[in-house]
Amino acid sequence: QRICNDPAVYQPLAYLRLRRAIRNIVERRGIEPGQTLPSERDLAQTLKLSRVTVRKAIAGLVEDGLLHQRHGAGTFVAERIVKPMSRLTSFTEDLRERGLSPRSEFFERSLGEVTPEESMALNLSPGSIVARLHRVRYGQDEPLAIERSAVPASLLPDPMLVSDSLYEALERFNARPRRALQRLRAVSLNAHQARLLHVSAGSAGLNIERRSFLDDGRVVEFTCSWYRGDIYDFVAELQTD
Ligand code: 16G
Repeated sequence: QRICNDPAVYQPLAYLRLRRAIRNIVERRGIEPGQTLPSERDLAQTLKLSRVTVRKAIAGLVEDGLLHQRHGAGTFVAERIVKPMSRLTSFTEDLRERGLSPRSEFFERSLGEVTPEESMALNLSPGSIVARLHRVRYGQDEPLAIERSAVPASLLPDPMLVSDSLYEALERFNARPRRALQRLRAVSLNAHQARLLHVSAGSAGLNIERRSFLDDGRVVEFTCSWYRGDIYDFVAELQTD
């Protein structure tokens, strides 16, 4: 109804206009995250536009991550997760704060000798032992991120002690991180990553490397994450000096 009442959709250059109109409506919360859009056919009929035009406008917004399509269930306004960059929180805490239940599916929980990359990132000498976790992180049974973590075995003696949350396990050993350095890069997800995250190969992802530290300067974790770009917004509050 709101889409049909918006005068912008009746102007020329139909598919771009429609795309902009839907975006405006969604951004002004005219349709809430999680709600469905009218069907392609209804939109075309009401707006007297061709179905090709409507399909093109919607496809563009799906590509932008604003809308989601589920086979047989229609087109939804995507529910995005807004993650503040200025707080050192865990995946588990982030999800619980939003009332979502977190879960991990592990591919690996093992102990081994540091690789050259890990030894640099963790400030460990060659031959040191690290605990490794490799997992897919879920929220409400939807895959949201892939994570590979390495933690010095001196701080986490057995990776099997991580039943779901790494930070909860570290807390038990008085090794909860206090400070972290994080680097975020845009990537396109490869076929394997995309399959694990239930998106199409080449979709946008956020590759985040986090090194976190204890008060005494020891590095606690080196984690490489691939978060879904179609779901996550990383936001930071900025101030002048
Ligand atoms: C977050 C961290 C990751 C950390 C994990 C611990 C980012 C980008 N990464 O995913 O570095 O290892 O939380 O979560 O925020 P957990 O305690 O739930 O295992």
